[in-house]
Amino acid sequence: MDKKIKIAPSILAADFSKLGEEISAITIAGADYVHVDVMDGHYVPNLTIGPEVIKDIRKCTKIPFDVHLMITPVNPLLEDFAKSGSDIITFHPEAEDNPKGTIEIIKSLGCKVGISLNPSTEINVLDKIIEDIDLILVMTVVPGFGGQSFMHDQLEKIENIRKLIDATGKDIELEVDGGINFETSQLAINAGADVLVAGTSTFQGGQDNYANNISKLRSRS
Ligand code: S6P
Ligand code: MG
Repeated sequence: MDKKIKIAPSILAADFSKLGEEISAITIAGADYVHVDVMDGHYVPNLTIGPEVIKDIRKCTKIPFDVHLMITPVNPLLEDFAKSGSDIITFHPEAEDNPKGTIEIIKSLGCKVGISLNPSTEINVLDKIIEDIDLILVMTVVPGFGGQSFMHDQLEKIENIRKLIDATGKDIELEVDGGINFETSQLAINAGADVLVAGTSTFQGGQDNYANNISKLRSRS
């Protein structure tokens, strides 16, 4: 039987003037994760939110916080992100000298660990670490901003990572992030994705549309 596709709305596309309300709304609308895009203006040319905001929105929902760190360095802030209520902490391997060490720190803090691959990052970066991680995040946009177009040339990478995960026999989630809409969601699902990050497509049309947007993104054609 097909695994249920999880939807992780990216709050980068939410109305930050009422962030708590937006998080409650996507929870009620059926979101599986809250995708929190953390950007530091160094690793990517944009600046978003940090542990203080995560701490405050933690009380707004019980669903997991899927925290995507687009920051460098990563290690100095891990304890703050873990203590603020992050459930999954995903980082970019280029952002630290020793990704294996960063993985160990995240796990020692009691969080699940993900590795995010930019469109330009080869999948062999997973060779030495795939046995140690819980999630692989494939970027289908160049990280830094929401609302970009899906990069179709990443579909082959998704298919190859699907094979890699299946060969391990481990329960590693394959998450796809960037430009996911009602058309590209099908492409990502067919290529082997388990979890879809969707900002623009989830939050479009206002809170009354969130449940319909999420179920359309999750459905298989
Ligand atoms: C991109 C960031 C992503 C975006 C993603 C979702 O830098 O890592 O998580 O938020 O692109 O936004 P959208 O509008 O593409 O669905
Ligand atoms: Mg993201």
